[in-house]
Amino acid sequence: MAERLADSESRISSYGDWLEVCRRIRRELTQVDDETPERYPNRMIAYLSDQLGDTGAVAVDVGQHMVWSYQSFHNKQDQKILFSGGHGAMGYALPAAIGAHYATGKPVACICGDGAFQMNIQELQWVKRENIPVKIVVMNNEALGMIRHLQRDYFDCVYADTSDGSGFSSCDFSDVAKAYGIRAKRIQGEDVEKVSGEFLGQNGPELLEIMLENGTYAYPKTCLGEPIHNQQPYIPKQIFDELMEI
Ligand SMILES: Cc1ncc(C[n+]2csc(CCOP(=O)(O)OP(=O)(O)O)c2C)c(N)n1
Repeated sequence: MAERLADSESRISSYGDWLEVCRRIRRELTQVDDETPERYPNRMIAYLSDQLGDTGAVAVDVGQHMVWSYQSFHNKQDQKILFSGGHGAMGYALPAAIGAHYATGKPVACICGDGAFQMNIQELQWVKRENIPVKIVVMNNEALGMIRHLQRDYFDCVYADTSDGSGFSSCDFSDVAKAYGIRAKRIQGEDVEKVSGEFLGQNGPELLEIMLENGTYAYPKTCLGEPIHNQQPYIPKQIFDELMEI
């Protein structure tokens, strides 16, 4: 590798140089990410990954919450993260978490959006009846957030069938879970850091519903007509030019 780099005309002439370039890109882009206020759900996921540290597997559904999770969930050694991958089937996470419990014999977690969770919500009955220790986190932005984001950017903010009041609605998931006899709590997003062992760390199933703003976004994001290395939110032009010159 180092020889190949040294042979090329690039200013990167050694493996050490290459690593330094990678570190610099990570540093600059992480700073931009950290300064993007719309990425507040990523910070929640990072916090929750510690609270869910004892689970054997975390199944994640499909939508913005999936992007936030694979960007910011810090999984522990031997803790499996399950995604439906390219298949992208909403409704995947709760059944996957149940299966993961049988496979690992450990408590498991599941992270869902309010749209995806409604696809297989009836599985709460199985969870309750079999007393499966699944820690369910529903990130409720009262919207099909991922599609809503596309509608904002490419369809002149015509939020057809994706938001409350325009063809989509959800419910109080903590009430639904309680109706099934499952311990549940609904909190506002700003209170997420108050969640600790006394919730999500108990025996048996639990559901935590986190209320988010209706307009949530997953960043960074590729944009139609733009090269893949120039994503929103755009980084300062000077940094972009410098990184492209390396
Ligand atoms: C079964 C199925 N129907 C539709 C889609 C298209 N789709 C992808 S993400 C998404 C919205 C997901 O909404 P939600 O679960 O509330 O998650 P959020 O994006 O708000 O985090 C939709 C409709 C899909 N992936 N799977």
